[in-house]
Amino acid sequence: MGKNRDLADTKTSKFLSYILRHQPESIGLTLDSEGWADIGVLIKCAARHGKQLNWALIENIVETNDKKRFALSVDQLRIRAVQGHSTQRVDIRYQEKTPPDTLYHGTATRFLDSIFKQGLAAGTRHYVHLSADKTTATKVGARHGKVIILKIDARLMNEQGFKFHQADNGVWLTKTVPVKYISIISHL
Ligand code: HQG
Repeated sequence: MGKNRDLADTKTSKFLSYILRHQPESIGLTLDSEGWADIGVLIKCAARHGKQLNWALIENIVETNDKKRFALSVDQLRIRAVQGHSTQRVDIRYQEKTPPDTLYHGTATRFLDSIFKQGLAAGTRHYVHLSADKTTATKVGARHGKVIILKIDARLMNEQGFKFHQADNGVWLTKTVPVKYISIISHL
């Protein structure tokens, strides 16, 4: 039962990530510019597209999600993804925050040539995602292939005018990382 429940939660979490970060219109849902969706409307739109959700399920996923990917509004009536968006409808006004001296980015070795030519780019997402610790960076990179960890001189970047933000789940965000701030720290 525990295992089936975990599997079902993972599927629902993936569905919510897809809808709340990337394609809300695929179920006829509208997000506001801060990424919020009305939960009642979300449940109705999802049902119309064959995905059964309910309040308890959604609240449970927000609470138990391994990476704290989602948040509820103070009145508990709305939900949003805290980072990772690609939909142009959303433009969360993250506060600026001074980063730690060093941040990490896990990627796959096959991207290195391009990264060392162009720097780290956000691609389809709104930001480059960085981690404060190497363990997280390793997990992020492993999703793409043979992992390599890049060290980012966040202090120097920040001193030189690049803005940093931190999502509610701890992920660090910045628009781009030019090559001169990137070094390789390990071959795994
Ligand atoms: C790479 C997950 C070629 C970049 C994670 C990465 C994260 C370049 C890939 C969040 C490049 C993009 C984001 C360049 C960057 N040339 N490749 N110039 N610049 N890349 O998935 O950072 O589980 O969009 O290194 O935990 O891997 O979804 O970004 O390998 O927080 O909640 O292009 O997604 O969170 O891949 O992961 P992604 P990411 P969730």
